[in-house]
Amino acid sequence: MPLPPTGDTIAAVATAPGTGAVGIVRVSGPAAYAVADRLFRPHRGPPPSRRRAGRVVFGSIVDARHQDELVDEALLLTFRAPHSYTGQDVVEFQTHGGPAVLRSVLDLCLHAGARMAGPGEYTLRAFLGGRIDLAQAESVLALVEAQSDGARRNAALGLSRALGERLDAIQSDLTEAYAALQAGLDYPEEGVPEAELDVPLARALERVEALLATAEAGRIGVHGARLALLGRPNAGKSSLLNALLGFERSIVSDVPGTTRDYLEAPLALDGVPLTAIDTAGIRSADDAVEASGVALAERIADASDLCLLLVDRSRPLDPEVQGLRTRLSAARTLVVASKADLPAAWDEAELDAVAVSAHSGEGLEALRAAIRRRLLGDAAASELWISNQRHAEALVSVRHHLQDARGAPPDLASLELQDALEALGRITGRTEVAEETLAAIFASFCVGK
Ligand SMILES: Nc1nc2c(ncn2[C@@H]2O[C@H](COP(=O)(O)OP(=O)(O)O)[C@@H](O)[C@H]2O)c(=O)[nH]1
Ligand SMILES: [Mg+2]
Repeated sequence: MPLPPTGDTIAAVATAPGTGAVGIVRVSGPAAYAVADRLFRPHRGPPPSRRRAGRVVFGSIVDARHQDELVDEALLLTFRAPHSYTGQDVVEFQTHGGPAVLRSVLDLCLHAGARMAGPGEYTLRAFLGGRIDLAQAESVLALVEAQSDGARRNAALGLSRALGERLDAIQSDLTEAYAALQAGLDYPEEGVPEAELDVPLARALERVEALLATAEAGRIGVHGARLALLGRPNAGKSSLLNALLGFERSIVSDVPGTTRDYLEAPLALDGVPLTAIDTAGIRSADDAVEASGVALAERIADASDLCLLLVDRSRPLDPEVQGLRTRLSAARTLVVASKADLPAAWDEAELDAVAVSAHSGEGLEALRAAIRRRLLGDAAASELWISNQRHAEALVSVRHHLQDARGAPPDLASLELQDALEALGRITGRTEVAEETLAAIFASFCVGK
């Protein structure tokens, strides 16, 4: 898949398909102003190409092939290279947002000499023109696609070059270590001083580890996690789900075994997108339907990122619950002592549980915090997550080369450092990235971005 050319002029509808108050057609390239002159008539003053850039101009979009027939009234935004998103001359038409209007405006642009843009071509031009690095380009995509506050926040950080700065710090450590090795190779009798090699190497490794440690949180924070509610019938699972959601989604009943099937509900928890799953109560199977519900609940636990195991605190602890607890992975289970508004039959500290009442709301905040801590770990507080698979893979490769470089003879160590620098550079595109990789990254963008 070859990359599209960047020297010609492209046009695309930049707003989402469908009807909207405003629609935008964006044109980028050397002929952008020629296109604007052809179809845009300012209501006052000279044609677009003879105006100062960076202004908003009110006027009409006309079809010059049909005696300047009016297509729509519009605002024109003008940018001059290199002060634009792509780094090229850019004009944007803001029209009314109907599909027929936008189709006509785009059509006029194509008639005036522009080519229809493919997915991500504007951002590709920004990257190839050196306006943004590759990680920033990917952040643009992540920002457009963000479905949760966590994902949006992280993408915005990536766009601000927060990641690039962290990588710069690693790069400068590696360059320092590399220079020390080269000096050592040139003057072998003097050896390489530890402070110049081992210290920056260890620091770089630590920085890479710190970034990689956020990858799991990045996955969950951006793509979300599955949270299963498990426990004996009547433990209060459905009530807790409703309390977390803030509305009645799940049927609550004092007849044990009401939730025979399972039910999924989206649940945003401090910006982390969760899918909460209410399950059938786990109990000794006394009929076939319940038995399959139990099996299903266990399967769901296996397929979840975190399980809330609800244990009714108002009733004596039963040994079967302990069995349930050992059956579930401790790392992925949070025990909840439910019905905390009722007199306690046991102490939640016994099971290291969070006491919660779905009825009074007591303990709900603590539970939310505990869920977040369990899912995101220490990275919960981190200001930046590695959420892009390509970045994570490159960092793993950097770590690998750094580990091999440590204690290796100088000639081998410097080869490893070269490889590490190259892998690191692939993240931002500083070192050359295969054309297919670039094409694949930009192909997932929408047209007009
Ligand atoms: N007092 C009190 N009762 C609760 C609480 N949560 C649930 N219940 C009651 O326990 C019963 C079973 O609740 P439900 O949510 O259906 O449990 P599930 O079978 O685990 O889904 C219902 O009668 C609820 O009203 C709570 O926090 N406090
Ligand atoms: Mg239920």
